[in-house]
Amino acid sequence: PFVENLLKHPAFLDNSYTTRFIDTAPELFDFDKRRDRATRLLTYLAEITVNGHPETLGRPQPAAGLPLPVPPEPRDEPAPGTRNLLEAQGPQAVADWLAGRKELLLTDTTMRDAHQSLLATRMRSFDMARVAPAYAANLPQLFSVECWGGATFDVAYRFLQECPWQRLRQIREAMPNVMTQMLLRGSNGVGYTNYPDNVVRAFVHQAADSGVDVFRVFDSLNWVENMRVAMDAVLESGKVCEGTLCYTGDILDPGRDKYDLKYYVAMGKALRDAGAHILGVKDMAGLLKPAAARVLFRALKEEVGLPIHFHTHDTSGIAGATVLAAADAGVDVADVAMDAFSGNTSQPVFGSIVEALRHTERDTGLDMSAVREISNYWEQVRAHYAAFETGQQSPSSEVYLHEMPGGQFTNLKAQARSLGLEERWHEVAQAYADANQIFGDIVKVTPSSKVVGDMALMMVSQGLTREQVEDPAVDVNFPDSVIDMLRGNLGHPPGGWPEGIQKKALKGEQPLQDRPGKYLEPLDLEAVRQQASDELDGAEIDDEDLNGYLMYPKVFTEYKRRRERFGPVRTLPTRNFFYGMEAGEEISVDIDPGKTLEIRLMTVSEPGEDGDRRVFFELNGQPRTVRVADNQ
Ligand code: 3PY
Ligand code: ZN
Repeated sequence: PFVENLLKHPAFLDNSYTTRFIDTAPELFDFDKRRDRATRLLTYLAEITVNGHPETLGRPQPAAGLPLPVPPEPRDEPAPGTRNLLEAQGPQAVADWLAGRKELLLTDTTMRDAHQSLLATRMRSFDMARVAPAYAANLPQLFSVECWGGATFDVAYRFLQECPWQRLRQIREAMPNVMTQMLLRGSNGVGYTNYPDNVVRAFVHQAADSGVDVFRVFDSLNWVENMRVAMDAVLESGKVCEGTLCYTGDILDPGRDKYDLKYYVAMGKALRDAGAHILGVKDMAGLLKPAAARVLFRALKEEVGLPIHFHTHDTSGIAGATVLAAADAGVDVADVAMDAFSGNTSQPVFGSIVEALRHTERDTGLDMSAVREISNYWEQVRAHYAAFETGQQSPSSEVYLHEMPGGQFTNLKAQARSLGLEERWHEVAQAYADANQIFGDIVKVTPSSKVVGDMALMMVSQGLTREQVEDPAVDVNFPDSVIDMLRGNLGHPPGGWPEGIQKKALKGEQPLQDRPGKYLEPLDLEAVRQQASDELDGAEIDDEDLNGYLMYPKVFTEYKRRRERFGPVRTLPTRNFFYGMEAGEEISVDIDPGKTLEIRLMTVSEPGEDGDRRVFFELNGQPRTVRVADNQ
């Protein structure tokens, strides 16, 4: 290959090469890098073909012979959209433009919350990037596409073996006219714990640089004080700051007066005063009922005065009605998921909201055939993720009992399954409600929801009732996350923590009274970069890597080590990523724009005496063999 490269090199062809040619033309050695990547991918494919993917073993399989999903053709050049406005005139202009719109604007959540809520966040960049051009060209009137943040960040590194930043850049590039949107957990970044202020700031600036336009910022206890660092960073970066309140309880229920209308209006004003361009209302569990939505949104529109972006989940089955009520009450943007990824714990159904509003004052004006085509693509995609379906067949009013966020539901169910508690799911649901009361009725959203979930699983697995947990005379071994939360490390809920449980869990230790970030020393980011590099044998750590390491040091370094061994597995089609290849199958893998590997699996040998199998491939027509230990 070196000679081939040399013979084709322009400097060789036109005789302009010198004796130092080899030093000045490192691209001659590209074949080495490329061959390495190909070898690594073959190693991965051989490994998965022989031993299976640990994430899909024992789970339902997609139908045999599923074809590669085909994204819709882009119809035109992408028409100017919200992103163009943001780029030209800045975030306040976006908010002003929004406030003047008659139609209901929509955000599509399929690439973030929908698969987080239906498929345990397992959707791969491969399936997203391929359809992004169709969004840009065929649905340029979208307010935004939510495609980043929340749980997708760590799941990408941890389970999908891909870089979340690269996903963001890919989508951003393919969709230049529509704003991208991310979910940011305030001081908890995209993690489960409070980070030092300078880490939160660095992360926001990096996300803005890599392609996020709208930041939905929330706090897991609705504590605005704990959102300021993140909100300020968004404002500094010139992007849209969607300061967000999380909705819990029921404003129409006189018995739930901790979270009443006054509470939400006051929080909306506080977010406005903190600099939000748009007010986000995040109904993460889908508890806001239609009648309450009318009251809430009228009051927020009148008293806060910001444009409002409404997010809900259809766990109960009536979220569509709530979105329509919200539209009546003047909400400016609503979140929906493409039909094939909607309903149940995900967002309400995109196409039906569009149809329901047609010929009304809030007509979205969107092209239904474009919606259908994109949804049909997602339907084909979803079939590949059968292993991650929860089996949830229908909506359920039980959500009004447990109040679990849609994005947590599938994860908690998987956790319950791994503890052998799947059959006792309804007990987990009740325990979740009881745990919430033990903590004084709190907002439950990542990470506070994770703490309530940990507590619930512990109560069910150890057979503990709420009375026993609260009884000072009964010894309880609280999960670490519970102790951490009661120490004040996630901040403070309205009214503070119930004293009894706090005392019992902390055993006399004094809780934090203030903002946790105030006590966390700023990190020396260059020293952290060096540390990450040292852990990875001197590997280069760029700014995106650094921010990944800051959020999740161990998850990040493990990702990098696997990346070293298996190469760019994000480029493999989803079926091959999870299930390897069949004998005789041939796939094309685009490892770089314009660089395609043709991979054919010839056959897999029986295990030899050493227990290894030999996997025979053809790579671009050349025979290649990979040896794999059969662990089955
Ligand atoms: C997340 O933080 O990941 C959420 O989806 C919260 O609802
Ligand atoms: Zn959500």
